[in-house]
Amino acid sequence: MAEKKKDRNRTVDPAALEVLAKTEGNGVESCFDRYLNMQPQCNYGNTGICCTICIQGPCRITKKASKGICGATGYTIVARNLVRHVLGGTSAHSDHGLHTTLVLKEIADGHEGDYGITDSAKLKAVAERMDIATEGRSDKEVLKDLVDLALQEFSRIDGQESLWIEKTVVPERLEKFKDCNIMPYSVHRTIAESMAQTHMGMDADPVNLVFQALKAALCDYLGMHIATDLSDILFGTPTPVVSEANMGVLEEKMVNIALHGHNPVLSEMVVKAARSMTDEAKAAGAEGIKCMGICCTGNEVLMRQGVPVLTNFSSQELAIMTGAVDAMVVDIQCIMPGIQAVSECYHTKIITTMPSVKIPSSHYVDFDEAHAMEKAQDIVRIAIAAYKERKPEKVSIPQFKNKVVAGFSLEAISDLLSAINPDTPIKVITDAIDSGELAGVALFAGCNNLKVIHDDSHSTIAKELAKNNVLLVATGCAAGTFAKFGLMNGDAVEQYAGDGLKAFMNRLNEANKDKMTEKLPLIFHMGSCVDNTRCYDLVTELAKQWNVDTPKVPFVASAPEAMSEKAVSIGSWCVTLGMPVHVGVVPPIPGSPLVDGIALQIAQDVYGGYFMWEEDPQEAAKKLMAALNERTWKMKVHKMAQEKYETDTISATW
Ligand code: NFS
Ligand code: SF4
Repeated sequence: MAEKKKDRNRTVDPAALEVLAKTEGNGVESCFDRYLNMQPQCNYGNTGICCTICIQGPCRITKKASKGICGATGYTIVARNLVRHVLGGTSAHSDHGLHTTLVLKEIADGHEGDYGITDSAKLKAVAERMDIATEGRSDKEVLKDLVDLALQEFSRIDGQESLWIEKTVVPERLEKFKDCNIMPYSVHRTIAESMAQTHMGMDADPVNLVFQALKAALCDYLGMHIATDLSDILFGTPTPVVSEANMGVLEEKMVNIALHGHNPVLSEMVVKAARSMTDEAKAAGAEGIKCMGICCTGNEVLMRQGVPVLTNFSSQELAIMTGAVDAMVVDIQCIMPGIQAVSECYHTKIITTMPSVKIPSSHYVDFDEAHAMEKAQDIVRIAIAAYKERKPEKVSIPQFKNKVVAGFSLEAISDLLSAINPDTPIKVITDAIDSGELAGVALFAGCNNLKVIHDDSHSTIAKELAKNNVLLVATGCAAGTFAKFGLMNGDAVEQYAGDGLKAFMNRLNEANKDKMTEKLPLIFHMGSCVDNTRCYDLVTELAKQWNVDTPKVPFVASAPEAMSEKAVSIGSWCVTLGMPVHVGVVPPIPGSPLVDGIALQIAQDVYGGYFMWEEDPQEAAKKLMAALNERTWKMKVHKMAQEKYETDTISATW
């Protein structure tokens, strides 16, 4: 282990390894170098027992000092820090959702600009789910009501609890949330009350704090569900697309534009602009313009536009170090400030676009939606101008890329299943699990984190689960790994799927052969991190089909390289909604055995979901399989009891 910590090559991505090898010793620094400089990392911080909430601190819990200066114990400090981590994630996701809502508000108010309603079927479906009348009304009238409701979900003070949560979970879950007093009124109210609750000298009760963390996590779910629903209305619900992934998608003779961040409001427009500006690129001596994505903006434009994936989080700077990225356009979140310094060693222009994300020395283009296309064209022009400054001696594109079949919204999956069972598509999955053909469903989500080897755990665990006949779905940078590694195409099914999974996929392929030009992939790409709600909607569908609460559904989640506060909030709502959640990097919690115990065990008694910390990918795969097997076994018992006693549902949650 000690040796590993000195090794700069903390990745198994062949493209990233090649860039690291070629740039060794040239003085350009990436997170792979900074990670080493940061060692050893502080163990108080690592385990969560460092408090900086007031400026008497930092207070650390040590053998000598069992309490902070104010008297806060380890469990208060850990729980309070946890709440604040969740709040960071909730704020990020819901601000993204609010941004999308405000773009749609302009449309509803008659100021379309360059945007419009792309998917009116989705608008109708979401409106009907939210009890908004659609009969005989125009899209704009319906949209106006939907936007008004979404805005209330962000800002309501009291009176009515969140409707978006109520309408997207099974009734048993809702009851559970009400019982535990964690149903929020709205996102903003919850963020404010949680910040107040974690101020110095406020809540010291770790259990009360953890419940508040879960309430905040439900607001994360709420904000991102709105983001996904409304993005689909605005830009279209994804359908299967074929593309490519990894740094080999860079083209030596094209203007290469990397789209990085999370918000499709900007990137959709840049893709559109780039497609119409080939002539300008040719005038600059290039063959054309190629857009490609990083992180979740990459996932968004892959899912809807088939834009290739350049790379995922940890290797964002390495993409610039190929010397072939002309502009990196960034919007919000997961943008390493380090990209600017790297870009200055090459010809690459970093273009920041949001008032809340500025990086000193970068180009700032104030992207206002009222002039979206014009601003997008400005951005593309900066990239074209940069192309002319490329330094050919610095260009070295790693020739690694793989085919990706992506675009699997829940609607798209349902459509595939309906080729087998048109009346009840979801039954195709529940039947396959009931018969033992599939062992369950697993979601891979989350980031990269250099505390573990980049991309390694994702692929190792996924292959192991595929071999054991688990149906796999993925989002975020986990999906980025799979795309780069060729696990999101039909060949991977042949190579890695167990017999049951293979038979299941073949049946789907056969039933859809007229519709699909490509074989279905080993892992279904369901989108960006906000699209984790698509995956939870799948859980809800499965639960409804089996007529059980969600903790009974054989569904697990894994975030092998969780990094961001957003990952903490997603993990927390997954647990609250009843999922076993594996995390491959231990979050700053074990400093309090009490809070750790809540996360690992007590959560299961209350919500049916729980966390598993496990760094070793083989062990993690075993634990995930055990969690699935326990659930399929219980499901069988449940079904037998149901038949024997002719009851409908067994009321105990667990
Ligand atoms: Ni999710 Fe997506 Fe990636 Fe992690 Fe960052 S891009 S929002 S937070 S690092 S998966
Ligand atoms: Fe220390 Fe208490 Fe202040 Fe935290 S709130 S820094 S434990 S005095």
